[in-house]
Amino acid sequence: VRGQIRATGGGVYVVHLRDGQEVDASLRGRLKLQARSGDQVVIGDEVEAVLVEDHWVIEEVLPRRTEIVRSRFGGRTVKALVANVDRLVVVVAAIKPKPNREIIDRLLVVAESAGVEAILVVNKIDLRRGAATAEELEGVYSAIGYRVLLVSAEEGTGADEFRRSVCSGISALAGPSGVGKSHLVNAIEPTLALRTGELSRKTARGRHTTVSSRLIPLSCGGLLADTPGFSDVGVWGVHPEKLSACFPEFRPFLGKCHFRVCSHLHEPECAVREALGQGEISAGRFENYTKLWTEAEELLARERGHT
Ligand SMILES: Nc1nc2c(ncn2[C@@H]2O[C@H](COP(=O)(O)OP(=O)(O)OP(=O)(O)O)[C@@H](O)[C@H]2O)c(=O)[nH]1
Ligand SMILES: [Mg+2]
Ligand SMILES: [Zn+2]
Repeated sequence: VRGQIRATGGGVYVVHLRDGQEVDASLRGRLKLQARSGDQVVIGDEVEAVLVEDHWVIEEVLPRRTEIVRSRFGGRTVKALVANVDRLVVVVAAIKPKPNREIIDRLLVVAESAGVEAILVVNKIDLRRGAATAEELEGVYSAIGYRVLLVSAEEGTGADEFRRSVCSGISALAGPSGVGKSHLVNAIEPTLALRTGELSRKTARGRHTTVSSRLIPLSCGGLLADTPGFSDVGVWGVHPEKLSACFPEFRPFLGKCHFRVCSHLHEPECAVREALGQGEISAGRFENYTKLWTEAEELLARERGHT
């Protein structure tokens, strides 16, 4: 039977079967071995499950459309967080905490490198002192082509638009602690009363399972990924040479540099840096590109040292 992984944790997988039933399942031997070596079955995975006597066994994982992975280049520490994600919702607050442009750009790179749509939600716009920052963020990121929503989870401003954005497919919410992610979810789904610490769930068989990641169904039809590990993001295995393509505003200039392989950091006749000089690329974005490139390069060098 076809199904979708809705929760995982402690070796138990909650599978939402095609007929709407939710069942606990375990992995078949081969998949269990793969999971141990890092190739895990995660929320969002589409699977084939079979009923063996009285328990469900996951026989196969279908190819993923997209995946958000924390990995090292070719290393064994591949760790998928969520599969088949349709969009990454990057959440920041206009103020309290003050938005960190580097975190925003890192998360956007995560989405770009996974080939997943990204939207930026700026919350807490009810706090007047954050108004200028919210507008500045909207200016910078909408110019690049990202959808930017200015919202207040507290007052409900923009909540409808946010709801409409996540009512199809799988959305993953990411952003620093305290920006209001849980409040946003509550604003669009009051009955859910998402508790951040809630990691236990009563399964169909009446057993309590500790789950570490869940896909939360919204009444409007979408699914929200609730997974730990989104707040501390590195470059997540993006190869330095692939990084520039993860900055959409760089794309028109790629391939136009003097050198075919150009880091855009110091080479002469670099089309990206020329665009920067002409104000077509924001200095803040370029600075974060530089940081991420250096980090990715160091990670790659370390990887090579190990192999
Ligand atoms: N003024 C204002 N405060 C808000 C708003 N949304 C959330 N808050 C406050 O911000 C704080 C953090 O909100 P949470 O929803 O817990 O933040 P979170 O992003 O889920 O944080 P973590 O679970 O730690 O990652 C709470 O004290 C909320 O009351 C808003 O729209 N306006
Ligand atoms: Mg929360
Ligand atoms: Zn260049």
